[in-house]
Amino acid sequence: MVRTDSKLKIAVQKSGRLSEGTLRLFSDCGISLNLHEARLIAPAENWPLELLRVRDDDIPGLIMDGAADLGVVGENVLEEARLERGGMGAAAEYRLLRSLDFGHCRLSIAQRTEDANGSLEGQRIATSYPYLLRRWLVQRGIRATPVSLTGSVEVAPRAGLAEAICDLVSSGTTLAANGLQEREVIFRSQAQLIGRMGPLQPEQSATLDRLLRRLDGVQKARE
Ligand code: PRT
Ligand code: ZN
Repeated sequence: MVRTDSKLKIAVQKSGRLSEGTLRLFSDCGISLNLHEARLIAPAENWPLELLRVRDDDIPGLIMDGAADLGVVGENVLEEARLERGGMGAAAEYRLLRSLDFGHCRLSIAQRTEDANGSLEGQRIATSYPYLLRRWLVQRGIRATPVSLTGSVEVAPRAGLAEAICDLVSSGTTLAANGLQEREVIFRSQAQLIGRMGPLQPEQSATLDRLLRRLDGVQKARE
């Protein structure tokens, strides 16, 4: 039995759009997981590592605070957390280890199809990514007001809460179904493997090197 504190702790999304790609990656690396749907921790059976299965929004903080060693998370969630935490003076650093080539999407501003050629100036823009949106607005000198919503962003214009939205898009079906038209891509994202700052224990460091070598092999084979 490997001591828990010498295992690599890897924070991953418990269930959602990144879970399947994440589990496939570990499986392709030859790692067998002891996975129980209701359990937070999924230990590997043949590697000194364990997965911590959490909500994706918790992953950047777990890495930036040094509570987990590695994480798999979308760049959208990562960059939003970095901006938010940096602004509050909280730890906001991490190491970008590998781009994982799944979970691709874009964060885009969309307006009602009938307004889609009009200016954003003075508009309310509903979003779950107020920091990424505000940065983009400031860079372009556009005076618009981000309105924060954690869900159902695409219904905000119909509900009279905002004139536009800034949300993740992959196929574009959700925007079209809500009478919205994509207007500006403000951020492009995919899943990333990230690591905490600071040194790992020697055993953990050896496990990470081995994991990265396997990952590189898996990614090469997929090309
Ligand atoms: O429960 P938990 O907090 O862990 O999950 P969650 O519901 O917050 O996240 P989840 O599972 O929906 O998404 C996890 C990550 O997947 C995101 O942070 C992105 O990095 C990535 N991803 C890739 C996407 C999409 N594609 C995507 N299309 N995340 C969300 N969407 C949503 C989007 O918000 C919109 O509602 O899908 C809808 C649009 O899809 P299309 O195909 O209609 O354009
Ligand atoms: Zn989430």
